[in-house]
Amino acid sequence: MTERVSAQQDGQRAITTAREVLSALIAAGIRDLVISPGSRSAPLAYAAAEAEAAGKLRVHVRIDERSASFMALGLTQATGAPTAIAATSGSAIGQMLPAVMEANHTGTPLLVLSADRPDELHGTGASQSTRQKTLFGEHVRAALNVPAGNSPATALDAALAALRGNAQAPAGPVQLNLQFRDPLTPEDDSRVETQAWTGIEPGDWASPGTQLSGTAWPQPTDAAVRRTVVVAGHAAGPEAQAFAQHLGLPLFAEPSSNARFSAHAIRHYRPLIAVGLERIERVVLFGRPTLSRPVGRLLAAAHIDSVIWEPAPAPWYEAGRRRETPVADPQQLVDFAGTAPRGWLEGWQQLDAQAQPIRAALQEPETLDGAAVAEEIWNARIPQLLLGSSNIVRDFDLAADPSVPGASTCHANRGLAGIDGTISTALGLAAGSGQHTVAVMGDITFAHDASSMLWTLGEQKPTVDVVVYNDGGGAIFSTLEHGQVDESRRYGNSVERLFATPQQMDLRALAEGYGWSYHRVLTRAELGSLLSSGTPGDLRLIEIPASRQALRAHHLELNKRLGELPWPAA
Ligand SMILES: Cc1ncc(C[n+]2csc(CCOP(=O)(O)OP(=O)(O)O)c2C)c(N)n1
Repeated sequence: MTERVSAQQDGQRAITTAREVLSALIAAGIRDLVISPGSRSAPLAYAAAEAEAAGKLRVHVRIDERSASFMALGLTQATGAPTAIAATSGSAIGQMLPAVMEANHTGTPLLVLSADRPDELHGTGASQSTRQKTLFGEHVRAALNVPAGNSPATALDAALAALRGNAQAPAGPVQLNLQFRDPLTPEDDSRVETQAWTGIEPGDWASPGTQLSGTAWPQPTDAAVRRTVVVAGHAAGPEAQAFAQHLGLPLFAEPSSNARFSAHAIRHYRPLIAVGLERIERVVLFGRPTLSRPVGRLLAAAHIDSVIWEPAPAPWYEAGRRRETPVADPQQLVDFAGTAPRGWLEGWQQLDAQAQPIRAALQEPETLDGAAVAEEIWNARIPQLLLGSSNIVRDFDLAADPSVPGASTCHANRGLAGIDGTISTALGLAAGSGQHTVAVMGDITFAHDASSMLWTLGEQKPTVDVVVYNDGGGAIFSTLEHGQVDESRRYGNSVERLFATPQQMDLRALAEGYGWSYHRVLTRAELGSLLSSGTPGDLRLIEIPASRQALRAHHLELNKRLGELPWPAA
């Protein structure tokens, strides 16, 4: 039998705990809090209002906690410092699970401040009370609890350390459960402009991961010549490009690697891997490969030796579970790769040059297809670009031109490749960076998070364009094996109904309903000029009407034609 806990009145008042928590976070370098309305979280709301009035904290208000936590993800990715998310007890906390999972798999430090009822109310049927102290299970680096009336100091230290990560554990999400007992309001004589915050010195967030970029690549110790390729997966960073350039190697870079630039980056690498696969001897992997089966085949090929650059623990796989050998020493990495034989990089560049007109010939000149959208948006050099999951990120992977200088910082929720939370992530990126942010996504991805367009009155608006490539359903499944099942009609209309989930939303009505401006775009020129014309604080929904009809045939044809190219003669 569990012991009955009687109501208590001792210990410190809830608002005092909330103030201690927020001031410790500010001192540690956390600048942003996303908060959703609720009663149990009231002490955090009042303390946040005070800290904001004192200019120590930026407070963002979102109604839906799922949206709030994805916004926090975007804020963290834009600022580099963790973001706190606060909400009331009960199902409100459960709404945060998807963003916490994404943060877990990308090593993004998010701090969940989950308001909770005191222990004496748990298990009694008290409203909005549930067992939530370890709700996030394996998806948080630490789950800490501060019992009502207690000082949060020890739990805060542990929470900040877990958010930061260390040489063994990557940074990541943390839950700090705060049990609050009534009264939940501030003292009768306190005011929002309290002097109490003037002494709090905002700190600078420092974590082991912050100091890692900018490796200086040494010269190889011997003259080994090898046909090595560099694969830059998600979040590889510009050092992957610097490495490829240093050794004269071809670079296969996903758009959200932020390494997809220079003449070393092979634009059409994905369909071209089949052409050069047998010649490749070694692979050096940076970041996380997430986009394509050809890269999966490359990394699995029995004749290829591979290593992964891992100067710090990676959040996306468990040690010992991948084939590539982890390397943390720059000299060892350089020696493994060796230098490229004459003609190696040039061979890939020539293939790429041949691929371009073949792809262009398969494009309808007047149609704004996925690849054309990718080219236009990439060339527009958007400061913060977010690519939704599914086809659109692959369109960028195929078509984004690496020779365009200074392309935008490119984000994507590749931790779990979910189609959830994409609009809210963009809102967070924009709020955190203060820059024009463009999020590009399919219509089902848009529909999944459409309610995140709601903007509560009085909140400062960031500058965001949500571009929806609207082909009336989830098209990606037609390019996978399900497209074949569909074509065979063995399952009748099932693939269309159960996978594509066709829809005919009225995007204009949705945009107007939420107070966004609506734009329908049919040509490259219209898209380009619209993207360059925004004004700060604009929230715009840009619809590109499209068709899924010929997508499967187009994909098969392009892959066939590029896969048949011969390796260039020396
Ligand atoms: C949260 C979540 N639910 C389901 C999926 C599976 N899924 C992957 S792509 C996709 C359809 C996406 O459709 P759309 O956004 O229109 O993009 P398109 O496939 O047309 O490129 C679905 C349901 C997922 N990745 N994440």
